[in-house]
Amino acid sequence: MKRIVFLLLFVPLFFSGKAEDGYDLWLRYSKVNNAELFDEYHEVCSSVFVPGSSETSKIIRDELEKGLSGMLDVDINFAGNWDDKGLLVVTSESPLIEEYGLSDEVKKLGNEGYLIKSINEGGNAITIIASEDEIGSLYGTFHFLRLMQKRSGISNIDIAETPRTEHRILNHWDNLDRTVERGYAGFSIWDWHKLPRYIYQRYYDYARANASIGINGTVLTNVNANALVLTDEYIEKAAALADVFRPYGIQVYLTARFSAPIEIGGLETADPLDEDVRAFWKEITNNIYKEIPDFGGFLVKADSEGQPGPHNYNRTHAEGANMLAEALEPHGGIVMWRAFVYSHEVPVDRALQAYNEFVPLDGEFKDNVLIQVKNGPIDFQPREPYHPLFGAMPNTPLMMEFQITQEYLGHATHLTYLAPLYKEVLDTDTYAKGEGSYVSKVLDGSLHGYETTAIAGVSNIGTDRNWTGHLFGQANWYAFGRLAWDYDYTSEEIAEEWTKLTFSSNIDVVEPIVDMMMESREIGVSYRTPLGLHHLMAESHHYGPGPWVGGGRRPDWTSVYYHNASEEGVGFDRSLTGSKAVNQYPEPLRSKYNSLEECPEKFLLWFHHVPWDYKMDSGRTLWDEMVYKYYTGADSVLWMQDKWEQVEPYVDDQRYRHVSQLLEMQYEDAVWWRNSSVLYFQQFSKMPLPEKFEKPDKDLEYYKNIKLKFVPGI
Ligand code: GCW
Repeated sequence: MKRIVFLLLFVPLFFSGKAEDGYDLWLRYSKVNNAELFDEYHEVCSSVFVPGSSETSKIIRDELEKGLSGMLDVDINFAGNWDDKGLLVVTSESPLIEEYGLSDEVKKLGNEGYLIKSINEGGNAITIIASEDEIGSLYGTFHFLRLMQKRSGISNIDIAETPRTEHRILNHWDNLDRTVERGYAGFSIWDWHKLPRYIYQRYYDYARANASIGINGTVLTNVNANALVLTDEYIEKAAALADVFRPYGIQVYLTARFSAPIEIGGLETADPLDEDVRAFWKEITNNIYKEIPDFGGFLVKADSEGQPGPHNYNRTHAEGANMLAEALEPHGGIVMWRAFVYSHEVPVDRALQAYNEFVPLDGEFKDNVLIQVKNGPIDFQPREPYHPLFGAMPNTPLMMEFQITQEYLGHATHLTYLAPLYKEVLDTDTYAKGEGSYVSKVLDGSLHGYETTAIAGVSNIGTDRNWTGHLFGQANWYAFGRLAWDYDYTSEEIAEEWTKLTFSSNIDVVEPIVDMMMESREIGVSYRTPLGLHHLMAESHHYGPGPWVGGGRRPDWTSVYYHNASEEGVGFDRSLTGSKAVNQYPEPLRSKYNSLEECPEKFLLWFHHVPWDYKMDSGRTLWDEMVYKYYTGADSVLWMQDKWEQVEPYVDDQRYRHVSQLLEMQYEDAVWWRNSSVLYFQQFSKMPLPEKFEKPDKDLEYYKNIKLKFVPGI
């Protein structure tokens, strides 16, 4: 009896919906309970007409079926022909576009754009999703369904959308043995062994998820490339994936290992000016196009971190890239040549090297080459100033490389919403052509008139049931896609949208989750690398703290090289008295970053070596400020836990517990980062912790001795 009373008392407090494991991502299509909205949606979608027999039109019908029957819980009436009412999804092939007077508007949308319009025709309410090409209609369909998922009104729509960048691409750092470099969500979803004969449902689901956020390209393989993927055996496998992705508007790309002519071509050299080498690449490329007629092109990491490249033959990056570009050109493919290069031999500040290497080559690349530049000049750190190459190569299209996988931000264990990181960079004014020369304007081609434009994100996807390991990793995949489509969205808009789709549009759910997401990146910076510190992570796996890391193969793979802590102070002097990296930024940024007083505090120790007793804006000394950041950063994870607890009544138990447990781990890790960093730097500052902060209960040796084993992603 007692037990029954207990149950009766407590059951209503808990979420009563079905358990969810996150597989459905943001495409859950949960049922609409609000009666008014239900009626509105039902009315608008009373009849649905999607003409056509192509695979894409079938995908559109399936999606509407799934979405509408999920949200409205009724059978959807797919009409056999159009009788002037309900929802219509058409391309310019249909005479209906002309009939409704939309031809001119649709023509302006390009091949991926779409419009969604409510019109009234002879008393009938009609909603039209129209586009030039089918892919636009697919994107429009997802947009329309998203409005319903967000519980927005749909009776009075007037939307026209076109993407801001042409190629919106995921970079998988997936190896052929299914391990994933810097992957924390299980193994690679590409089962190369079973390809091409076995096609997982997950491949379709992957394509669908990407199409739903406008991603239109995928580089299947790691930039630390294996030449085998260019052999006939593997091309056939890649082609099977390309066949799955094509109707979703997704092109396949591969990574090209520069030494492939030697490894799989039987040549003695990979010199890009050698005729046989050039012929090899043409042949390989032709082979690929025979199997994958819409192949996107190659992504290349060359002369970087031990990868082969044109420098091995005293050739330039342009000579290397142009050789591949020439092979791709007749087929319309592109080369994405990475600027993440730094020399093994040159001992100058690593932050300088890409700029020094590439700016002199501006204008020397063929038209179908893009230079893929990481968001900052070192390497996906929790915070970096923007990469000074953006704006510095007016004659060469530059594309962005963001990292979606959280190599330096707690892997798939920590909750870190990355849109604020992406936006911080996209919204930075480079002043390259005067005020308003935002990084986003470099990328969308408008600043320098680039004809080809692109943006890439290093994927965080793996075989984990929920795709990304941490459920909130899905938000980063989502945010990347949405910003690649349109960088004008705010981080908050995207967080809100994702939360509504992933959990609920109930304000009591949306508010705490969005609050937590919006602060999470700054919190992560504070307990790891506040005030412009960088590269303080443990060696090799990059998970926990390692400010003491020194020695080893090269100084610029250590922490001590970057923080330079001594009794005098801390920070990397990149001002005119140091490495002079500030010179790579145009005015007024150069002067601003160069000046100790004017440099934004978030970049202070990136650009300056600063005495411990330096007075910060807050009035605190640098040392106190640093300690303050470390402590408030770690404490804020408790605040995040509190936010998450607020949504317990509304979230299914399985996903609730998943996030709760990870937040507990995150707090422990944040304290680990805080304590070890504070104890480490205290050796140099020799200053006490401000009184209000509790002293670490372990000593530095304890933290130095923590050696994690078998951390994924290496
Ligand atoms: O961030 C570093 C990673 C390497 C990676 C490299 C790169 C693919 O630690 O794992 O290699 O960058 O971007 O090439």
